[in-house]
Amino acid sequence: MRFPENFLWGGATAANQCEGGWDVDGRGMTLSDFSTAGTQKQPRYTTYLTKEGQPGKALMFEELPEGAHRAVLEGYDYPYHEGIDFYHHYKEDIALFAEMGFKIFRMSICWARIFPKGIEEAPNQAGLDFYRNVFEELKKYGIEPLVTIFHYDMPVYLEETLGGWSNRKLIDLFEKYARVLFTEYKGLVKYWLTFNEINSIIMMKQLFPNYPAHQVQKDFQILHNQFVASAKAVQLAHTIDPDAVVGCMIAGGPSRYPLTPDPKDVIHTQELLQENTYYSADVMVQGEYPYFAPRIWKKYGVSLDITEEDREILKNGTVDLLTYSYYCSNCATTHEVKEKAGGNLDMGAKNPYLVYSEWGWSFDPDGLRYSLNEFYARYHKPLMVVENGLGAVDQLEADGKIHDPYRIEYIREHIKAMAAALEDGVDLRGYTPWGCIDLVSASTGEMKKRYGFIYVDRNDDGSGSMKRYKKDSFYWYKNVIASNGKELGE
Ligand code: BGP
Repeated sequence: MRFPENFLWGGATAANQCEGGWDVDGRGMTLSDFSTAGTQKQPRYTTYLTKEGQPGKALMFEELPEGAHRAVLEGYDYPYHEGIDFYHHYKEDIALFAEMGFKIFRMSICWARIFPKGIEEAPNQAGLDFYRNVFEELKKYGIEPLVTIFHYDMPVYLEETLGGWSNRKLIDLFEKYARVLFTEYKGLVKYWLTFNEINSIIMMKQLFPNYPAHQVQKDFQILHNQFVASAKAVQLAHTIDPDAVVGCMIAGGPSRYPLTPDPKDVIHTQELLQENTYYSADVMVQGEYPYFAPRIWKKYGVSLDITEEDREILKNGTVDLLTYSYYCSNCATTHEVKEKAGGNLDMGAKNPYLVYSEWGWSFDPDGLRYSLNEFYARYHKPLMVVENGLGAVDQLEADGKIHDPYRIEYIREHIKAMAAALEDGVDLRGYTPWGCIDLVSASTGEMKKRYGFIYVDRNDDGSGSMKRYKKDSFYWYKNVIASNGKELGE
């Protein structure tokens, strides 16, 4: 087991899922503030008031009725409002990360803490101060921040007044926001990611059976606008701070297998990979749309507004680093299947060779090694796995212990897969397992789907002391880091 000397071991979070403090210190309202709690069976909703003042709720992809605006309503739970209250616990949490020996900590910035509506001339000082304090606290322990600028959340004003990312004005507003961050935190933050799981928007149509066809055109345009915003941010970061390292972040790796050897399944798998993964990664890493993009646009009847200037920007704003989330692999087929699998955005047929978690996500460490090789072969860029982990129900015992051998096993096998990929010759720089401290699940809004090495006493019904406890995996991971991946406790 050989990891490079300076391998960046750490953990990952996102502002909306952990910060809380939704209404303090001048923070504006964000899209996440209107997202209700759900379960595995019960979807999350966005709540609103119609122009006549009638309360209503919409599914994630649904458009609100004409004239309606998002509203926090009586009778609903909004788990993101408090999250795990990282906003008030960050010192304690960072001390725990330091105790585990973290070299890097992935977190995101809440745009509305910096620009409450997204359009202001001057940033909100209290918001800037909060993140400065967090970064300084990390630096105190020698932990590098890895900062996602946009992680599934933005000021609600931008969505409701400007129409969100389908409006090109967002590109300039994002540039202004990014400029403030790069200038303000120069010397404190070296590693940046522009958009979390940027490809997820065009995967939505596969997740919901009744996804409206007209929305697909919009989704591709949103993605294009985000590519341009990201490429501009990459250039800006390099101009402001020549030491900055800026990455893209792709949902899931090339980790999709044909379910059968039927050549039709192989071609279908290849097409899905191109559409879901390489379409986005090619633009961000190679600076132009891939040769198969027109085929995809034709398939969905999409016609995009791409200017010559956009193409120039994409060419000049390629990323330094390719990062991605890897939780599980998927199978694609053209045949009827009895059993479907769950998964992080990218579902498919159930793989008979794999076991599945309580939420239906497969356990496939080999898929991580495979995807690392596939990405590296295509791009020859440094890679980082910035999300990986097992969402599971944990039991807090009366003595304050949490025994989570299932999580240790999951992470251990994925670390072995990364070691194998390094041995294969892949240039892998770091590993930040998801939800290193328990936080609110993005897909279900639950607390009980826990990923952390640190347990947070917070329950789905809002009860709990917010006290932090070290799980067995905490001590195990600490030893993994101390031994630079050699001692995996087998
Ligand atoms: C990714 C997101 C994360 C995180 C993770 C786990 O898609 O980038 O924000 O939540 O998935 O998903 P979940 O919370 O639904 O288990």
